Amino acid sequence: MSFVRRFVTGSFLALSLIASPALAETKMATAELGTLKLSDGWVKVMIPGAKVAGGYLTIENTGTEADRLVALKTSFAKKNEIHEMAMNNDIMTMRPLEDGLDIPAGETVILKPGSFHLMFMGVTDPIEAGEENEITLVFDKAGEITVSFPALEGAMHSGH
Ligand SMILES: [Cu+2]
Repeated sequence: MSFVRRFVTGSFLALSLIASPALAETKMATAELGTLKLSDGWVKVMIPGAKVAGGYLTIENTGTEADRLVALKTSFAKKNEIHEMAMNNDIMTMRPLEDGLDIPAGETVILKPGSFHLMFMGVTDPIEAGEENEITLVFDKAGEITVSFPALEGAMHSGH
């Protein structure tokens, strides 16, 4: 009886692992800053010779007041910006969000390829697979936090 139960539990676990995104377990551990919950952070491994890189994460605001991601700091790039991508005359373009990225109260904002992203330009230390990259996120109200973003291939995504 106990063997049967263990077997059933085991195959259920295997199925749920297959169903979940392959990268989920290797992304950044969850971090909290005030009412903000940061998760699923990663930076994309750079193509040799490239000078720009993109970073992604999920920001959940569990509070009752809106906040705003206003700046980034890194030691591996000369310029760090918060970008958005949008369709412009059928062409995918990106632009810096000069006023930062709004994180509304009670909402979750997902930075992902093809959408909002962290943009690193003039990268002086190329992002390589398996590396951890320290990035400081600066929020208008919550203040700042430095988190470690693992470098992942993300080959299935277009853009940077
Ligand atoms: Cu960009």
